[in-house]
Order: sequence, then structure tokens, then C-alpha cells
Amino acid sequence: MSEKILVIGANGQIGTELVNALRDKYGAEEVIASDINSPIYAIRHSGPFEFVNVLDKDNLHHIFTKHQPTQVYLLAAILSAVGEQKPKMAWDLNMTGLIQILDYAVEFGVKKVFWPSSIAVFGPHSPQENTPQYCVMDPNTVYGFSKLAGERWCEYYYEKHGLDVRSLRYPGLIGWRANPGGGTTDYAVHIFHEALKKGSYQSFLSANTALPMMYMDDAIRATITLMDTPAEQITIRSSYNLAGISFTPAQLAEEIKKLIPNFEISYAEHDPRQAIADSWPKSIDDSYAQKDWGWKLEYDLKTMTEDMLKNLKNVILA
Ligand code: VAH
Repeated sequence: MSEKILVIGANGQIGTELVNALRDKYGAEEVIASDINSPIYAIRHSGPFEFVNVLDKDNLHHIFTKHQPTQVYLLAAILSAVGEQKPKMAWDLNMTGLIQILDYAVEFGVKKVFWPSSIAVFGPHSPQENTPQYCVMDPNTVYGFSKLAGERWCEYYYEKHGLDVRSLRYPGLIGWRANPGGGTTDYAVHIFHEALKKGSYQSFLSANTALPMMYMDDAIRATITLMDTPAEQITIRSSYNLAGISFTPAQLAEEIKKLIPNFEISYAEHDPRQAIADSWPKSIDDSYAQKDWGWKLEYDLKTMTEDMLKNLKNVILA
């Protein structure tokens, strides 16, 4: 049976890249990109698009009826920094949106659902180094506890309704195809844009703030590998830890300087995003992903920096 894939939140950092990767894999016409806003350039001309608002039940029901998706990727979310500015909106979009999609996935017999979680589900009392799959989780951001609650909903719909919903706790994601968004880790995207445009960047996180990060190519490969894995191999129905590469703004700046020698970094103080970053782990243990579906990272800090600058240069300096 051919696949019909619905990607909700296609304009976002993950969505932009996932739509292109899924279209390469399944064929452009089999992947419906959707978003509440008009399609961004990167996906506008490469296949079908629908306007979708995950909080509009009638709109969603119409799209599910029209396209009868076999897979649904729900990427629409409000991230950590914006979530602290708009807490009720973040909870509503991240939670009500997810539960509505889970309900329609059951009603319409969707074969597989993907939903992104985050290392933001960990909190100040979680182990900070090599944070394990199972441990104390006391996230203190709306984004973080909406993702933690969402993981519980995903596992519940698997157990109670047999819905094959799968999820990854992404680290901070770094890619060149989408602009920096409303996340705390988006300093690590913005720095590349500023390095090329201005030769300098003021980080809103302090020099030694270590966070788990991942190059987008690895994140997309992990997502597709997880979704292609036979269901019987999936032992985690909340969300899999994904480790990535852990580094600080100072370490990232040093790597950029190897390619842009005059690049200079400075550090702002008292940014509210520092407290968010301080509540998250410095590194993650992703042994369950390695064991269950053979996960193996490909990009390290050096190769990620090289690839980011090589590609972003063509976009920014073109
Ligand atoms: C954020 N990019 O910064 C997201 C991510 C681990 C953080 O989930 O909010």
C-alpha cells in the first residue's frame, strides 16, 4: 500500500527539513506539507500544501477526511523561550493539538504517528551528565512540562488504543535551511548567521553553558530510522533519549574561528534564557536508541560547523 504522509508544522525548523527528506523518500505527491501560515520558500514548490490549524477540529477533520493519511508527523509547537512569554498559548497548542491529532489518528486508522519531544523534559533535579532514559524529571518550563505530559499521552494512546506513535527527545537542533526560532538552543543557529554577516555574535547564554545539540541531518536521519523500525523493536513508547553532541558557546565559537579567523563572540548577561538552559542536562545517554534501532551519530562539532558554514554561505552571501 502506498503511503500518504501529513506533516503538520511544515514551516518550522524540523518541518522544513523533514518535508524535503520525506518527499525524497516517498515521492513529492505522497507528502502533504501543512502549516497555519503560508508555505515558506523551501517547501512551496516541491509538493502539495494545506493550511492546518491544530486547534481547529473541523479544519483537521476535513484534512484527515480528504487525504486519509497513513502517517502523521505533528511538529507544530511553541518552543521554550516563547513558551515562557506565552505560557497558556504554549500549553494549549502543545497539548490540545497533540491530543486532537492522537484522537483523529485512531479514528482514521493512521498507521504511524511521529511527535517530537525534547531534552527539555528534564529539569533541575535530573542527573546533569549522561542523563538516562528513566530518572527524576521536574521540568520548570511550560515547553518542558508540556513535552513531558505529551510523552505520557503518546504512551497512553499506544497502550489503550494500539496507536503506533513514536517520539524522540531531540537535543537542540542546528540546521541551515530554516532561520533561528523561539528556542533557547537557537543561539547555536543564530551564531552562524551572524558570523557570516557581521563576523561577530553576542551570545545570550554564558560561555560555559554546555547543552546537548544535534546537526539537523542527524536528527532527520534518526527520525526516519525510528519510523522505519519494525514496531516489535520499539521498547520506548514515551520518547527516546537522543544524545547528539554537547558543547558550550565558547567551544562553538572556537570551532567557527578555525574557518572565520576574525570571528568574535561576546556574552550578554541576565538573559532569561540562561535560567532555562541551566535547568537542562549537559549531556544525554541514548543507549536505548542505540540498542533498539541501531542509532549512531554521524556529525561531530567540527564536521557540523564545516557543513553549516559551507551551506549557509551559499544562502546568505548569494
Ligand atoms: C528549544 N530548540 O530551545 C528547543 C529544544 C532542547 C531545546 O527543544 O526550546
